[in-house]
Formats: sequence, structure tokens, C-alpha cells
Amino acid sequence: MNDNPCLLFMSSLDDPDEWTRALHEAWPEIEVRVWPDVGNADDIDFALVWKPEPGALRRFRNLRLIVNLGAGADAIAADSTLPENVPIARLADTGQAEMMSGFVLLCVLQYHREVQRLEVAKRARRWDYVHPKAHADTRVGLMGLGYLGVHAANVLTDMGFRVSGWSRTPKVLPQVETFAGLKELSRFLANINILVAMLPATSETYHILDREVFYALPRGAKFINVGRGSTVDESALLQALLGGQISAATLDVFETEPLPPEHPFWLMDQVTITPHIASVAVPETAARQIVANCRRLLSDESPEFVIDRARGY
Ligand code: NDP
Ligand code: OXD
Repeated sequence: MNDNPCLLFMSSLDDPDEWTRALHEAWPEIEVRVWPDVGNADDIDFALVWKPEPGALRRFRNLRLIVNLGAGADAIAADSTLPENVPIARLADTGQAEMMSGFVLLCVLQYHREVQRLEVAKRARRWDYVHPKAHADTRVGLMGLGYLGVHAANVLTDMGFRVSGWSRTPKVLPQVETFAGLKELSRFLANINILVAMLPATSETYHILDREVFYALPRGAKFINVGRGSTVDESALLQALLGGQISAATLDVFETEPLPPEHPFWLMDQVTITPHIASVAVPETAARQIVANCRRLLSDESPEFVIDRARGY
């Protein structure tokens, strides 16, 4: 019998020592065990996992909470081997949100300030003066107004961009024009200069960014995808890019990752490719949120940021 709360860490992507340190800092009494050294399986109260091996969590009979070591819950929601009676919470990490908003701001500013055009001019030794536009002259549309989406919307409005946002259910956000549901999608898209997709992968969002969506944007709009690759119909995007309907895209996520070497996106100057690095969990800040959520269970409160397995996020 173990008196201290006990957490199992299971991720092949993240550094267990760094996470153990961060968790101990946030909760000195917690015992952290790193997979596969689980000890007595009955001691485990909480599991912090990223893409656990199917069926691996079944043996932990006293598990109270599974924490997904990421914001996107698509992989874990699709895992039918997870115990049904244990809630699954996603990360809601301020450090990850800052990193994501920083990445989005970087991409938006590059398009707003026409950095690619300046790079072309530099290679041609051409002084290509373009009078700078105010941030308020650019409208950024965010598809997805969740934990990370709202943070990015706030950062962009703080920087003076005009921001609109689209989500499944209606939202009210200061300085953001909001739209909800498929009925309002074309109105949302109608006057956007830079579209940022920050949607989860679910059955409803599969290929939601299709030809119709790309052509509902003003001609020459830019596109940034930092959500999930499956939300984009990549052949529709390719055609929209080739025809100039979308003038440039920054893609961090793809239907197949790593993006296969033969994929046409690699050869397109107007496409920037990043390898799913828009944001990651930051152990120091994430550990505080994870610990607060675990503590809630010990005081018989419901955990926060629980995912709806059927909905997929
Ligand atoms: P949340 O789960 O907090 O929010 C998801 C948002 O998408 C919500 O606003 C939700 O609407 C909206 N949404 C879901 N389904 C639909 C739909 N059918 N139609 C319209 N809107 C929909 O996610 P986060 O904001 O925390 O993160 C977004 C995604 O970013 C993650 O799911 C993950 O896939 C991705 N991600 C990518 C990373 C990267 O490095 N590239 C890193 C981290 C996350 P509503 O609010 O109404 O529920
Ligand atoms: C996440 C991710 O979902 O890294 O956190 O994509």
C-alpha cells in the first residue's frame, strides 16, 4: 500500500527526468514512476501519457485520471482500449499556449510584412520599397476558438490585428468577431486575409477545409495550419495554391507525418513547411496544471479539461 499519490509517466517523445523534476517541484510528495518500471500497478492513481501502447493502462485498477500529454486528444480519444470509467483530461498549459500564439504571430507577421517578397527582392539586389500597412489593415480568421485558439486571438488583438473566429458553439470574446457552426462558415471566411486553422481532428472536422472553404476566402488569402492535418483536404489546398486562390501557406501539420519526400508541397516556394513544432507542452508550467487537476480528484472535485471521447476533443 502506497500512502503518497502516485503518477505513472508514459511517453516515448518526452524526457521523463525533466517531467519528474517538474512534477516534484509542483507536488513534492508525489511519487513518479516511469513506464515500464511501474512497480505495484495498484499504487498508480494518475497516468500522464502520450500515445500509450494499446491496452497498457488496463491493469491499473485504481487509476483516477488519465492526462493526455498534449492539447490534441485525437489519438487518445480513438484508443478504445482505455478504461471507460476513468476520465481523460487534455493539457491546458500556459507555456504551450504562449508558444502556439508566438508561432501564429510569427507566421501572421511574416505574411503581413511580406517577408517572402523582401527575400526575393534581396536575392535580386532590388530595393523593393512597399509602404508598411497598419496591423488593423489585416484581418486574421481563427478556425477553432479553444484553449489555444482563444489565447492566439488575444495575442493577435493585442497586436492590433483585426480578428474573427469560428467555432462549433457560439462564443463572445472581446474585440473578436465570432461565428459558429457550418451555417456561419462562409460569412466568417468572406473577408479574411490570413486564415489560421487550429481545429482538433474529429469525424466532424475531417477535410472541413475543402475546395469550397478555400474559394470562400478573398482571392490571394494566406493560410496557416497549426491544428491537425486531417482537417485539410490537401489536394484541394494544392489546387487552390496552384491557381493563386491561396497565395501562400504555412503548414505545420499534415495528413501523413512526416510529410513524404515526394509530396508536391516540398517543391512549392509559396508553401512553408514546419515539422509539427508549432508548440509543445512546457514541463514547468504544464506540471502545475496537471498537479492542480490531480489534486482536485483527491478533494473529490471533478477534474478540469476532460475530453468528450465521443466528440473527439
Ligand atoms: P480545444 O479542444 O480547446 O478547442 C477546439 C476548438 O475547435 C473549439 O473552439 C471547438 O469549438 C472547435 N471545433 C471543434 N470541432 C468543431 C467543428 N466541427 N466545427 C467548428 N469548430 C469546431 O483545442 P485547442 O485550442 O487547445 O487546440 C486546438 C488543436 O491544436 C488541438 O486539438 C490540436 O490538434 C492542435 N495542436 C497542434 C499543435 C502543434 O504543434 N501543431 C500543438 C498543440 C495542439 P467549441 O469551442 O464550440 O467546442
Ligand atoms: C498537441 C500536439 O496536441 O503537440 O499537444 O500536437
